[in-house]
Amino acid sequence: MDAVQQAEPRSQTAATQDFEAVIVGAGMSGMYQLIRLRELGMRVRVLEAGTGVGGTWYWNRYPGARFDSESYSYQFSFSDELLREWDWSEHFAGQPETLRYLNHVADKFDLRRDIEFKSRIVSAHWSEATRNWTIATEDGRRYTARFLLTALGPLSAPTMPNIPGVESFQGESCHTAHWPHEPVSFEGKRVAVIGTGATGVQTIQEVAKTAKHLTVFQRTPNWCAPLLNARIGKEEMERIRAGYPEMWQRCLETFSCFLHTPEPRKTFEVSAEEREAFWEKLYASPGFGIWVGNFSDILTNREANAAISDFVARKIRQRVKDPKIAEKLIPKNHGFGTRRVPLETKYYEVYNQDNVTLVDINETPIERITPAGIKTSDAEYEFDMIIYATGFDAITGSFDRIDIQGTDGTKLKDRWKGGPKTFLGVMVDGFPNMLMLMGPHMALGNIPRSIEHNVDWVTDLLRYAQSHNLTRLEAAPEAVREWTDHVLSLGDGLLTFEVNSWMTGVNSNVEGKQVRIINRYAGSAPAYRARCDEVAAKGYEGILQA
Ligand code: NA7
Repeated sequence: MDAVQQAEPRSQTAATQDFEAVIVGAGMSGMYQLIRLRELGMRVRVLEAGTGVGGTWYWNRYPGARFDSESYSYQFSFSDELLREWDWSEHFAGQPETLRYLNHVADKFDLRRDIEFKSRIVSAHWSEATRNWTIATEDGRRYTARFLLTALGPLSAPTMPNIPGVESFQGESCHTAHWPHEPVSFEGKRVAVIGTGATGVQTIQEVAKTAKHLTVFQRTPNWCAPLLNARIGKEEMERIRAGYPEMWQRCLETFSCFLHTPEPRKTFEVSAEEREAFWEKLYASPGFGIWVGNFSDILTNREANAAISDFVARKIRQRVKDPKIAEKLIPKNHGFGTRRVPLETKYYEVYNQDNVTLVDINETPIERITPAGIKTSDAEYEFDMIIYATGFDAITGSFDRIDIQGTDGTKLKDRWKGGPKTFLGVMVDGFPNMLMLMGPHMALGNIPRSIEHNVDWVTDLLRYAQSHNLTRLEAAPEAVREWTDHVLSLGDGLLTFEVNSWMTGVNSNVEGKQVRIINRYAGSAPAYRARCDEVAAKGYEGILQA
């Protein structure tokens, strides 16, 4: 189907194709931006590395991949018709359903005719003389565009572990973000999973159901909490649909656009009994409530953070039969919620199964991957399959992988050494007419809510450029300085920024990414939107216009 409907790429020898805007990426941001730019009557082309739409939900097909946000709060909200016709089957939908949904959106809005698939971008260079970008794909196609819109995704540059011998393994192996499109069976197989982040946790609990034996190689345990997913029947779906207007309003008002928002009280403002009862209730409630709907100080007050960490540690000890394994599964180097909380379905109980072994690689480090399996400091394991749930070069990684050059050939990668610098997370001085969707310095809460705001704001800016005959938009250096300083100041005092994780830009497998940085906006979504509105109301103050 895609092959028939998608935009026709020209042959490699064909002349450079020119568009008013090129959008890089056909995930949720790119799809929605395409819809909006068509409304401006712009000639737009979307260039997408995959063979289909969906971005994150296209690539991450690993077993057990699913939403940790409520399905209905995560979907697009811009079309009433779409909202009326799409039913969710579960409160937290699995990846296949989400990808079906995004394909439905692509069909409904006839998006594929403007998308070229199998088009991985390797470079984008600005030309001051022509006021446009020249964009090249890895197979040599070239495009020019007045506006370059990056819809790359904050978690789209997968990283393999820097363990020697990865290439030598003779069995099946795969990074979770490159999972095959065909079904993969674990039956009768000895399977290894390396990595215990949100992805590893979802994978492990699924693989453990059928593998002959599963061995989990854990470097850092994470604080996981119950997802408590459930199916949605027809009547319940209608009830949920009837509540959409209130739900969208709530998402607009909460701190990070989730249905959950911090409890205004502080941890020690209530009695010990009340605190315990509140936490019991959160632990027994579906979704991110225990993380983002908890007492307002759990991520700023060390004692409060220690108290909630102790509560969750007790839960882990109750659920894991072997006390030694339970201790290995309890994080010791960071408190609850300071890293992304993986949501789980009987994850801890997996370690009570006879077919599952946990290897703490701090005690017995992995020395190498061998043709037959994995060699640690004290044993050699044989596997039929190794699954790498080793994460992403997050937030700036997908930009770093493209040679982006602005005025005077300045490379974005160099400009962002030591951390990204942006205006509103959307623009960078020295890179005119480059507009970032969900780029660095954006809030990462319920992402589609931020995407819709981000895309609408960028669309309004381009409408303004059209009506004022502007062909060059560039963030003023002082506006970038001011916004970047603001983003950095919002990180002050947050325990999250004291911990190594993708949320602080640390990736042990990528050279130069061992130092923590502040790469995302930690303020509230309403405050972010207010600042964007203010900039627009003042005629896009902070943006040099020509
Ligand atoms: P994460 O959360 O970055 O997790 C990656 C995991 O892989 C984590 O447990 C890492 O341990 C582990 N890892 C990475 N490199 C190695 C090496 N070299 N050796 C051993 N273990 C390693 O990525 P996810 O894909 O799980 O989740 C990303 C986000 O996607 C998630 O938060 C959701 O928002 C969606 P470490 O913790 O670094 O010690």
